[in-house]
Amino acid sequence: MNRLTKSLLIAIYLCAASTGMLAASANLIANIPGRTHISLDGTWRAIIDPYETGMGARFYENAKPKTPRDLVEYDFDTSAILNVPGDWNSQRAELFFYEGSIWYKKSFSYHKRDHARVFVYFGAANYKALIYLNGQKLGEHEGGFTPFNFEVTGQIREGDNFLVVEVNDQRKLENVPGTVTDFWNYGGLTRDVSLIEVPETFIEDYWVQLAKGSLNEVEGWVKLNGVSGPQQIVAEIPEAGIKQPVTTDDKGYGHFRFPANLTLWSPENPKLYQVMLTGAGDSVGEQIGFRNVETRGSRIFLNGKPVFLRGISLHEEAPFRGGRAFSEEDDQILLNWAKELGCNFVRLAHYPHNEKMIRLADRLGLMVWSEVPIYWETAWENPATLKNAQEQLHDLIARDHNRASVVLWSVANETPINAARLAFLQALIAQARTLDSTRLITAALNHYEHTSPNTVVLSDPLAPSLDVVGLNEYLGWYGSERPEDCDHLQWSLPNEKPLIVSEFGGGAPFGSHGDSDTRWTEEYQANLYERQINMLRRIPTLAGMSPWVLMDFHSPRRLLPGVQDYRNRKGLFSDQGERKQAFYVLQRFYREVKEAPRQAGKTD
Ligand code: GCB
Repeated sequence: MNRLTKSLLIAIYLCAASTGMLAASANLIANIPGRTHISLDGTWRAIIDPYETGMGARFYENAKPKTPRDLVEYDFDTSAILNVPGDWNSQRAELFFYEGSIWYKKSFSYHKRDHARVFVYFGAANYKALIYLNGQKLGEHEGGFTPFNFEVTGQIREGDNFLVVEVNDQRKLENVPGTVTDFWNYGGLTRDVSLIEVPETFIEDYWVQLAKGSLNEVEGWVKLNGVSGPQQIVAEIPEAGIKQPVTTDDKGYGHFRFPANLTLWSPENPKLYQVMLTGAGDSVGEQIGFRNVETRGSRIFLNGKPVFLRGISLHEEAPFRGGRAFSEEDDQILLNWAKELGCNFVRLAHYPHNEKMIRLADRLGLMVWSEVPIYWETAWENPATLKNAQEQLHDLIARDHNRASVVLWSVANETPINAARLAFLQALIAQARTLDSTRLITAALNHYEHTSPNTVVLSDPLAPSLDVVGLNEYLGWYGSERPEDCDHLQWSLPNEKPLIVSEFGGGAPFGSHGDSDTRWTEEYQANLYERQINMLRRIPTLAGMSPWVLMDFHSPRRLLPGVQDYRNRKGLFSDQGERKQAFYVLQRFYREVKEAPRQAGKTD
């Protein structure tokens, strides 16, 4: 690292640290499914506001004319209806291309409970949200894929209440992601909204995982909210006969570490234990798996054994109906397709997917690459952009830190090479390591060059900072090479690091046929997969792959009529669930790897 880069890194890091990690919202409450919650999902009223009239006109007051003479130029109760959760683009034809502001309103009735605190929790709102309860502003949130919550104990009323949220999904370079993506900018309240009831003192968050590097010791912490002195908590794993007392400090924080003889979580046996935390007047529990992941040299080890990651990349796009996936049913279809392909690993591109997806991966035994939406270009030198990225990374890790399936945090996808970007991403890597030392850090890199007709070299100064190098390469699709060129190409890659080829692929609408030299045919795509696989298996450091992509998905950049029609067609499945020829090529390879990992690239 040169001096300029180093000082830039330090400056950015200090700036981010001094601005703090706090969003305008309260600290995230962990494990929402395990809490008393009242769903606010369903139909919401929505005012489409392309000129952002609503702020000046105070839509958040949800006003009605009091006399026939009063002028009120909006009315939620006769406005459009949108379902929550759900993006707006796929719900109404006139909103398909809409990017801007929509005001949502939900009226609901609430019965107050003694000694309970109440929070409103949003699974995600893309991109920026301003939240009001009964006309009073609760706060703001930025970032389209991470959850946030606000305490409303003081504002919520007995009986009738209304929540108003302005959601704006205008793209800006300083946002995360920036202005250009190869995926649809689905706006709106895309995930569940609920009220959470907790006791006055409650268990806000906790971490229960195997200690770093250990197969038989559990380490973790618990954090209480609303405490005025030390408290006694008990961490229990009843099935394993574990009952561990924990004493919290004045601030409500308690650390623990204890020996545990547990059946470890793995794709072959995704064992989960019921874990309970009880004390200080609260009790919360959920299913947690225990596993260890680490690298040694160029290999990835799961529970002390080398593992080859048989993966596929996927977007959080709903099969059959299109739009953002948000339900357990959507997630079941997607992850079961990955299982059918023979995967033990999924790359959840290019942003945090919904929490149900990760919990399902825990149950199905799929290892997960989880990613923040630092994608292509963003404002690398803008401290507010870094702070935003850090908040998204923080909240992603906070939401999923107890999920055994998550083995990799990825900080970026295909970002340009320059000093400001390097400093930005190194700040994120440092943060991820501080927040979670137990998982591996990666990023999808895409800067490679031919140093001879037969040699391709990965050249990205970020690589040394990663535990696992992610490589997106499109030989045989973009650029001048033909798929056949893969037969003679040799990769030059970092020696001492595991490599995951995080993308390769090519487009073909399902049912389009021709010879393997003709673009946009299933035969071309299948041939490309054959050649790519044969090339990749020659790479000694190959530790896994997640080709691009499980299913065709909507993209505003894919305009070829009759072929793309606003869809990226690189799916192994069409968006109607049809399997293309390349699906069977990859499935065959994954069967072979499973049965004989040695020949298929690596492992002992
Ligand atoms: C990439 C991107 C991915 C695109 C894909 C493509 O490198 O990471 O988001 O969709 O290529 O299809 O070009």
